[in-house]
Amino acid sequence: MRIEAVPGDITDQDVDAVVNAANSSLLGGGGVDGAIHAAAGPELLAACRDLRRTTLPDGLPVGDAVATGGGRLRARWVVHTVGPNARVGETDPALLRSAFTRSLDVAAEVGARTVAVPAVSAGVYGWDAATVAAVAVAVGAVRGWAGEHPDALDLVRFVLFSPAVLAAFEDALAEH
Ligand code: AR6
Repeated sequence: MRIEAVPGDITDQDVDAVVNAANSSLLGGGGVDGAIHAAAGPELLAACRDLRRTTLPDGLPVGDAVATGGGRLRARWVVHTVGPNARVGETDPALLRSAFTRSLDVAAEVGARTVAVPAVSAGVYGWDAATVAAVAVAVGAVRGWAGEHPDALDLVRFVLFSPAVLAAFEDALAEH
């Protein structure tokens, strides 16, 4: 499984699944969540509302993930995850690692082979980009997952919107 970090907008990615940094309501927001909903169109919000009505009446817990179709995105699936929100005291790295690993579990379960992943929690949720990227968090979580599921995915591509966040992920990928 290849793991890479690229600059760009996650909504443009030609991959099977795109991970969304959502909130527990699954009903949209700003940042990457707003961009994904805008690009995917109303079908995505309808799918999220269905999930809330059926399997997730209390919303998606922090650190978990769930898939919907991708609407008008090139990606066939959106995997919604909820990172911890440092602004309300959610600073446990295990929760953030879980957001990344559960996203890959769900992507593999629906049959994706290639997955684009944003810097979950590095925006509105207030985590420092270097902490999110770290070998102990995003990069470590994805590497650890790949070790446990060696043939489950072909590509995990971190797609980073800002140069500073991209640099943090490149640094983490360069470490052992
Ligand atoms: N492509 C890739 N990365 C992006 C894009 C994009 N189109 N847009 C923003 N980013 P955030 P969070 C980067 O705030 O911190 C929402 O309102 C951004 O620069 O999107 O997990 C949700 O509904 C940052 O580096 O997610 C939740 O309420 C990273 O994506 C809350 O924000 C994550 O920033 C979640 O906050």
